[in-house]
Amino acid sequence: MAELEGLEFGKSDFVLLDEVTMEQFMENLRLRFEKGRIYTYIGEVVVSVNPYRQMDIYGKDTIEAYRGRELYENPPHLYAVSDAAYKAMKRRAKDTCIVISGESGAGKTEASKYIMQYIAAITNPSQRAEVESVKNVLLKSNCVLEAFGNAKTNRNDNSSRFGKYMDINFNFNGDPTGGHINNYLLEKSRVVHQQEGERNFHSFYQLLRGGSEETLAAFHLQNDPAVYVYTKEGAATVIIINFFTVISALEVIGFSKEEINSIYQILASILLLGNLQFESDGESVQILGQEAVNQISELTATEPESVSKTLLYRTVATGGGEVIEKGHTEQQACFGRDAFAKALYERLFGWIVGRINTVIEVKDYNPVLHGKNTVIGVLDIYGFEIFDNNSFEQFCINYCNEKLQQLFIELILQQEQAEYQREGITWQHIDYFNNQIIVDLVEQPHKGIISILDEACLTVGNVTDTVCLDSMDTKLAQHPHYTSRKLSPSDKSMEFQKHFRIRHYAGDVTYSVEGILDKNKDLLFQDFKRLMYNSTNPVLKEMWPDGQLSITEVTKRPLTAATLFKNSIVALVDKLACKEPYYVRCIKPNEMKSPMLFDDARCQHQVAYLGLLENVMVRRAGFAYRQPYARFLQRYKMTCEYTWPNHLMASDREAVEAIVTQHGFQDDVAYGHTKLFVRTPRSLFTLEQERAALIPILVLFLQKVWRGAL
Ligand code: AD9
Ligand code: MG
Repeated sequence: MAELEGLEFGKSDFVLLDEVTMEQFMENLRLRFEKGRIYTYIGEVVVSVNPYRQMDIYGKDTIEAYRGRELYENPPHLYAVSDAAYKAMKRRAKDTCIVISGESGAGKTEASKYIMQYIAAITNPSQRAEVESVKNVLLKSNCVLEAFGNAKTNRNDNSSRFGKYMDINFNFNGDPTGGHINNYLLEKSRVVHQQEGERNFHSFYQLLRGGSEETLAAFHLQNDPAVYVYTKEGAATVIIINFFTVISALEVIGFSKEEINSIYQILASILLLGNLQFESDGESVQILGQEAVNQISELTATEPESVSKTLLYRTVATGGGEVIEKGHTEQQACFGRDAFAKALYERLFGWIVGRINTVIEVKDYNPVLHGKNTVIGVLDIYGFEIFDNNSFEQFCINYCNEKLQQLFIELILQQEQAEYQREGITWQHIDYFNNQIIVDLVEQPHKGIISILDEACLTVGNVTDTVCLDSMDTKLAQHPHYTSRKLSPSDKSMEFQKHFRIRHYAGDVTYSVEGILDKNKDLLFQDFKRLMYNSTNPVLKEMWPDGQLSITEVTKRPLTAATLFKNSIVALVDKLACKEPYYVRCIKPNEMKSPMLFDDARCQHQVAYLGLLENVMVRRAGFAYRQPYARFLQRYKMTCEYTWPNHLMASDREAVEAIVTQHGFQDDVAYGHTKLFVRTPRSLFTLEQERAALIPILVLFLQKVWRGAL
């Protein structure tokens, strides 16, 4: 509530705005940011603005202040929402989830870490060793996942290049017993190519810059990222990251020495692969530099001849069932090398996540003995992305954001509706933009963009990216959220025949179709998989179980990258939808990573596409505030002669009615079965002001009583 901080800090809940207009919203957001108040509520939703500086608001004292308290008892904070999710889980045995959204650099990952730290701090008061160990692994897993899944981008020095959903399991005591991490679409194209000013994943630089001379020599590496094709783009950028912190986190989690060694052998192999060049004499293709091939084969525990052969040839099954070997062209060899490097990294990342999961999975849980196993899920997934060049990855990421926005709309409205029904109050529908139409544009069977892409990928013959775009243009010409240069010839911002544009809920994004089919096919020759499966390193072999299939057994129509992603996001949404949701909506104040600057236009854009104004309206169109009768009474009884110090009425509800009537806002409320609902915040505000005015008088009065003056 605003009075906890004083009005000079603005309104701590946007539902208290006098009018819900963009101007007022922005004014309040800016004022609070400038006063160092980075969190503001919309009801139970936390709006967070990245401060870009260390704030003294996450210490032990703060944790204690929020522990077990209600949302309105303290100034807005992530801790309050974490506590609300925890309380709902503990008191009502509800599975809950905290969904953190916002664009790149808005502070999602930092928020998710503070949430986990809070939950770790308030649980296991008796310090039971097995619970402490689970907590420790959960916290350490962040460090490992960031090392392997984060990279410097032009928008964020520590950008998560994967989506993460973490379930934390609790026993009947409310102590963590384990967890599970799901990862989504690692941006593996970064392994082989980065945009100007960006870097590869942190893990490579940690190894190259942080590994001892001895370690690097064992991996056939030099300590200079500029030497390697895959890391040279970001070589000059210095970001302090400690190799040994990651190693020690891996050890704490329970990775063996051999496993850790294998991880870095794979990283080294990728770097060496990236430097391999091919040469064609017109007839056949050769690898330049046998030494690197030998080193890769040593690091991957394979035969040098097999490595060379896999890089230069592929096995093909002919129509007649015959198996033949076909030599690559130089271009195919380069494509194969990069696809292999990307797949090695992706599988490594997936394996690390899987390995962490085996350590933290709930073991020996007996629901009869231990009661219901409840869950808090924390989602930190890539935000909406609009770059200068948008490709397949942005298409997937933005589709994911459409799905989450859809869920937000459904859950926020559903929640309201459910509450009004429970309390016996009539709900009035309010209009909001339903982005289902955009979700359909992307995912609808047969007619959606993913289906059209898949069809193009699975068609035998030479379907090019532009042919695929033609097909989208034909099928989607009438769709109000789709256009392309061909469909809008006057639009000069799209290059002819190479781009299409989706009108997303967050804004228009123009996607290039160049390379889109290759990315969707995500082709990796079976020979690479077999090479890895035949490795004598058990860790590597474990990562490539599909390598045991022969070319004739390989399914002809594997699922495409877009379809796999869609399936994983649909599963994620299902998971979230059955939990009680809490939301953190992150805003990036400026592009300069500056703690001082509040860029109005940038912030306003984010407020608009996050649907925050609609959120406030929905919250207010129903009833802005609701409180159980007893709690309302406790807070405001001093403002009414019939209820102070105690009431003599038959129920708390009647006493609350007396307060409401005395202050004359009986037309502004509805009485539910257990709660009072207040429509406009103004009514509550009057009460708050009166209460604030009465407190000093009351304090004076009590002091006199204590001193015996009365
Ligand atoms: V991305 O979509 O993964 O590219 P995020 O996760 O939204 O993005 P992140 O949490 O990584 O952004 O925040 C970016 C940077 O902002 C951090 O590295 C911090 O330097 C800074 N930041 C964010 N939140 C806070 C905070 N609460 N306090 C201090 C913060 N600094
Ligand atoms: Mg992040």
